[in-house]
Amino acid sequence: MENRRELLSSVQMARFVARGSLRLDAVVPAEMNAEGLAVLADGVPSVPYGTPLSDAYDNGSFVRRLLALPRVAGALRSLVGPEPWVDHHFVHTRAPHGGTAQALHGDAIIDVRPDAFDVQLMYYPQDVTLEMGGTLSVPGSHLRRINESDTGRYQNLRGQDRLVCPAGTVVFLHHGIWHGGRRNDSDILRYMFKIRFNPRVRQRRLWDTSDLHDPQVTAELDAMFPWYEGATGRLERYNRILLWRHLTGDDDFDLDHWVTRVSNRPKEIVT
Ligand SMILES: O=C(O)CCC(=O)C(=O)O
Repeated sequence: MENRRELLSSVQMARFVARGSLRLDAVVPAEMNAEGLAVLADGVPSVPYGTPLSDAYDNGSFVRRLLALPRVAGALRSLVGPEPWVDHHFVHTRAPHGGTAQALHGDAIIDVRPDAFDVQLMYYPQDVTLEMGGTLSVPGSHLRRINESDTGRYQNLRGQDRLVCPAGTVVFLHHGIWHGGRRNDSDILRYMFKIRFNPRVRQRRLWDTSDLHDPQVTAELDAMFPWYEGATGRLERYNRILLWRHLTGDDDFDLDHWVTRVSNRPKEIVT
């Protein structure tokens, strides 16, 4: 029997397209988090690049059960579809009083795919306080393509999100988002388990589209973030329109006619 999963709504997908992230607070139950901490402390054996999800983790294993939780499974399915490839996974730690923050970065070289994206799942088995060096991410940065640590010189950006969360929180990030682990000023070793997934199907209408025409979808896609300059903020929204068109198959979707205007190339010749 197939596991139950709770797909994302169109409003949630639109928010992901605008922000580049989706956060599910305390979605993993407490008993699993206690187990998860021990599993991460022992290390999770690596999985070869490109292993289909159903072959990657043993039946009954902690990671398999984590990914089968209905909201986690539903979000993953909505974002990358069935049976994604596991690209890699890693147990990230920030040492107590670890001294430095990680430079702000994207996890790859410039990735110019306009019509597909990978997601990175990040699982936090402990409560993460501000002092513990939660992952920092910059909302709405994922479509401003950078090469790895190009952004490393930026220490803080207005509207940045320093993750503070309850135990059992799972965050999904678009592969392009600018992020980095912060300095851990606490006495506690901070864990985070990351898995990167590659889609194997076209990412089109994989979520629950019953609310596709809810006005909140457009409102989400139109969101500005505090670090945007006025003009380039418009470019970010332009890029979101292109991505939303790919994800929905709706080639007429627009915000204030920006893409319509720029793609207008009449074929008719006046004789
Ligand atoms: O430890 C963290 O919070 C983030 C680590 C990370 O994203 C990375 O090393 O790419």
